Amino acid sequence: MPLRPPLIRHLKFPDLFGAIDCLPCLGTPVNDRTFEVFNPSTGELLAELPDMGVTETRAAIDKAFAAQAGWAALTARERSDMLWRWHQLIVDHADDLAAILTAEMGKPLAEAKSEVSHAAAYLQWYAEEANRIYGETISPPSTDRRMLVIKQPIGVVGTITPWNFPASMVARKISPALAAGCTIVLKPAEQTPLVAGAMFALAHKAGFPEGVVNLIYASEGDAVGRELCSNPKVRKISFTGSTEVGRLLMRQCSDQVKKVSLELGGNAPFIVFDDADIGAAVDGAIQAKFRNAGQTCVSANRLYVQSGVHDEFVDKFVERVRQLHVGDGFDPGAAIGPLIDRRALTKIESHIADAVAKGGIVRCGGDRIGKEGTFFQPTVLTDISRDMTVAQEETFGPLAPVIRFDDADQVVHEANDTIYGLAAYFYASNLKRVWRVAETLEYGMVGINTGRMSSEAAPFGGMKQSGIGREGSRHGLEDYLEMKYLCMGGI
Ligand code: TXE
Repeated sequence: MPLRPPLIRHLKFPDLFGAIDCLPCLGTPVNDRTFEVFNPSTGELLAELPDMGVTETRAAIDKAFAAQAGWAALTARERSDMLWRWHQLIVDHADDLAAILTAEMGKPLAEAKSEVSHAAAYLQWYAEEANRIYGETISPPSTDRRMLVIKQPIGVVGTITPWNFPASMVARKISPALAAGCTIVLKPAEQTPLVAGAMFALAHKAGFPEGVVNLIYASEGDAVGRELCSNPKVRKISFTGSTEVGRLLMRQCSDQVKKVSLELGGNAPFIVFDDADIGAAVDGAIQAKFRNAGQTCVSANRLYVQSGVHDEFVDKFVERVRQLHVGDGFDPGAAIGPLIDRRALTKIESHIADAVAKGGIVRCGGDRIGKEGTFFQPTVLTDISRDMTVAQEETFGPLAPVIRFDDADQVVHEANDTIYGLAAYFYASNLKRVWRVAETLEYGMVGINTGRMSSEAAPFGGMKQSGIGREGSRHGLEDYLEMKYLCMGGI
């Protein structure tokens, strides 16, 4: 099927996109409004897409609602086979998908490829997990009744995804929903809609029945989000993005007591104790801080380093950070791409200015690179105190504030002193300390002597205001299933 002129115009990747059929799962636009998608490295126009709203969202919900019973009535094996086919198509087109991702989001191509394979891994995991939905029977408390618990799909799921992992977020939300027997309507972030579109085109090619997966393109989230939350045919919202929007969606869902899964902001501590392997801690900090230019919800946001190893850690860390090459994601030497937009540049600059005004020292970086684009030098700050914004808020950029500490018990208390509870990291070797700290940190995910922990096999999600629910693993599937208790009498 050709692109849909005139609403999808200026597409930078007609071959890549066209080769995989274009967007049969996209709702039909009701007017000619469009929005533009740019490459953040070059400012180049990549595409002009239909800007959809309430009417198209309602139509997509109706389609998902009509398809849901039929999708749920398939055998688990049939749903699994469809997910496997989608997985294989994503693997076959991985290079194309990665190129689209790098063009619209900016991350280095190697990182984009790794994200696409991470996305494929979710499809693989849930293709397998679709066959493992179990209920339970309860030992009878009386002789004439039998009790059991069955699991059923929640129904239609509305999903809203962010720009920082535009391929893996789509897979992480959709694949457990489909495995459970739910149908979905998805709105990708306005900055990065193209890779989601390509993945949906592949879903169509995989043979999902009409209405099972539905895509809405929109230049902002408000109207689509309100319809998804208020339409009674939608039984659950799954959102990844800012805590502010997560709170709003929860409020909008409250009238219908609609179920929500939220994966929101973080403020991850990264603690290096004096018994740590410092070389390994530096490696881990580079990964946990600078992957995706620091634009990850699990990014190390506050680096606490114990006094005995502080100077050694900082010297080695700064030396490594200086070597990180910033550039266009298609430049094979680039380790760090641009920030997503100018708002992100302004935020990192204001965090640095605030820290410096209060006594922070810039050990490397600290400036924009060039006048065009949104490139920023990877930056290390030391002499950080708790009153600085960098110690309180998520920067979401390539900025590493290092905080010196003495008291090992006090640092865990400080690390927990935030509204967030997504990811935490620490480096230590004393086994007693490892257990105590791991148990005391109030975070959904704790990396011990590692700077990287995302996996389709593990439950990803946060405590406190970092969210509700878990994605990945068997627990991710449970979030899309209702539990129903059956009691049979007269036995
Ligand atoms: O997020 P938004 P933004 C954090 C990070 C970042 C900050 C702002 O700190 O600096 O949030 O980023 C849709 N109703 N994270 O502004 O606005 C929007 O269209 C319904 C953490 O990009 O939350 C997009 O699809 N939807 C994070 C999605 O929400 C709405 C990832 C995310 O956008 C909406 C991204 C509304 N009223 C940012 N307003 C993570 N957890 O990884 C926006 N959206």
